[in-house]
Amino acid sequence: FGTVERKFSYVDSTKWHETFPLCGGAEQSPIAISRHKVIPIGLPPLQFAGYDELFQDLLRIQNSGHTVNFSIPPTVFGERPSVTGGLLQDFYEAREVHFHWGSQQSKGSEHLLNGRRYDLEMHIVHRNTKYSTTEEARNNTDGLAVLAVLFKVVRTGPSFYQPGLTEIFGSLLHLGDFNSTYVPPVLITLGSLLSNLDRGNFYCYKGSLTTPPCSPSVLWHVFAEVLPISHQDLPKFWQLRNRHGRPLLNNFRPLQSQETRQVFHRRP
Ligand code: 1SD
Ligand code: ZN
Repeated sequence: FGTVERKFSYVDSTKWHETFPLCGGAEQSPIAISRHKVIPIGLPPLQFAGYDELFQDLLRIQNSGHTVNFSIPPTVFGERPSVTGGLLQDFYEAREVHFHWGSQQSKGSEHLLNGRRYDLEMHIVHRNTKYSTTEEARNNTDGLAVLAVLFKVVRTGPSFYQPGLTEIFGSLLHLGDFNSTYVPPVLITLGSLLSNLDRGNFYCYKGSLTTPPCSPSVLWHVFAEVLPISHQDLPKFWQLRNRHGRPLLNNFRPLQSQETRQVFHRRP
């Protein structure tokens, strides 16, 4: 994500605060979202720009040792896709996409929805366009917006994917080693990663990065609809390896307490 990250491990995530003090601070993510505890509210819908435009470059997907991710290139019209609406008072430009997963089914998502942990969670990380660096964005409570999509495994072939998710899940077979990269030979749109998801139905709250330095700088928007992932594709995540050549598994942070924070629910 542009900056050099200090090393951390999911094995001792409860000790992150010793090296990264913000991880022990307030307004941390992820949290458990429960439909009985959310506040229904008439928030404006999320408004997407450039999500349906093709990127002008191919994606370079990489195994970072902590996740699989790629930076967002500009679209053919020269700007990155952006989002506003929901809890967002400004425009937020998409910068990076990555995933969190487990080591078996029913494990892997960071957020819980109605008591359930899902198999995979995708984060589309956006930066407020009024900040010019990631560093600056992380130092402000309105710096970042992450759109989160949960996935649940289904026993069918991957034929239901649109280009986008197909390219990413397919590229995992080339990304086994730490630092390896792969460029799928197809131009896609950012919107294709959301498939036919109902973009009008989401939960939102103020939280943090779920990785060190855990800056409380993220306006989280978690879609209520869960997308399918084929039982042939999910295990491809479990074959990846970290910088020590060991399996890259369970890269989800433990639940953090909601405390006095409010979680809102917008329905279409
Ligand atoms: O884990 C990511 C991290 O890689 C980076 O993208 C960061 C944004 O600066 O976001 C976290 S997360 O909170 O989206 N998991
Ligand atoms: Zn993430």
